[in-house]
Amino acid sequence: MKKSDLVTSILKNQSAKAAAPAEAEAYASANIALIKYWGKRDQELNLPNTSSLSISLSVFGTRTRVKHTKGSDKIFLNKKKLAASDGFVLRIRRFLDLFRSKNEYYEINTLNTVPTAAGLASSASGFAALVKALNDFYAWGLGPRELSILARLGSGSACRSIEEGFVLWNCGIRKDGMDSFAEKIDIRWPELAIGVIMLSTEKKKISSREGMQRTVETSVLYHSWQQKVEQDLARLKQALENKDIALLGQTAESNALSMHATALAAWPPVCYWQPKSLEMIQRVWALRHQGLGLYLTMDAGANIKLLFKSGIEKVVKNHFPTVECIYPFK
Ligand code: 2P0
Repeated sequence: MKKSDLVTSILKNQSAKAAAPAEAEAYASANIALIKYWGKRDQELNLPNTSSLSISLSVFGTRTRVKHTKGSDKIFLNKKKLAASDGFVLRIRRFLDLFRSKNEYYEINTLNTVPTAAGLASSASGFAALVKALNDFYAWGLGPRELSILARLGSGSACRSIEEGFVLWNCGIRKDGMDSFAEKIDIRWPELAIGVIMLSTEKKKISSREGMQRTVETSVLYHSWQQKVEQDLARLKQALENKDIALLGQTAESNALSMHATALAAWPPVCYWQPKSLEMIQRVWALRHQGLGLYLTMDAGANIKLLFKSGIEKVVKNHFPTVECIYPFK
């Protein structure tokens, strides 16, 4: 099935519920997966092989404004107009093609508080904010489920950025992906902290799309990874219900390291780590050995995200002076 067919079927019953405004603006937070999405059953529709579970990053995200313009699309990123040949522009324009009529052009203003392409999933908050803004711009009146599906067509993990807090993306089994969307988990955990340690803001050499595809096709560990995700999801849900930081931390850390191990076993190997990443990992392990309730996760990049409860923030900052702490529920 093509993206455009799915968009047509989602929008076919949406007559404008209100007068469409001249411009619309929306915000979406970035998200970090505690149980990772790594591998697709459908490349076109970004349908995953396994479910995943994330936490949103509140102030780290994307604000996007949409309005009409004449002649051609104009795309601004952090107030700078991007060249028509820019990779980001091409990706956004291809996505907008799903929604535009003939001779309809957009001016898109995107403000990121997430460093672009540094493994902090700016594409997730970017496509989620764009879809939310388009929903207002055209007065579609779509709910979170449909918005999640549309955002997924831009980037898989974007479907988890429509909602805030803990979010579960059910992989679904349908070919058209109408059962593959993200839903909010109704649990708040105000003491939970995420510490972002930026080690590199460089664009990664292997995109997530390419890295996960290569892993699915060539890693002998991929089958085991899928089984592990099932077990980890059950464990993580239990950790959330009991607000058990040790269980959350162990499950998320082990899931992330398994994802990286599975990717390393691909050929050519897919490695996102830098020497500094390993240094930080070992520092976390040493502190935990001393009894600190500190855990980590990593995405498709060199950066480290720490997981801990608010009570140890001072100690964490002493050991990781550059850490930026985020409380998703405060
Ligand atoms: C995640 N990542 O669950 C995993 C963990 C990276 C590591 O989702 O091809 O940019 O656009 O669907 O969403 C990054 O993948 O990939 C990602 P596409 P996406 O957060």
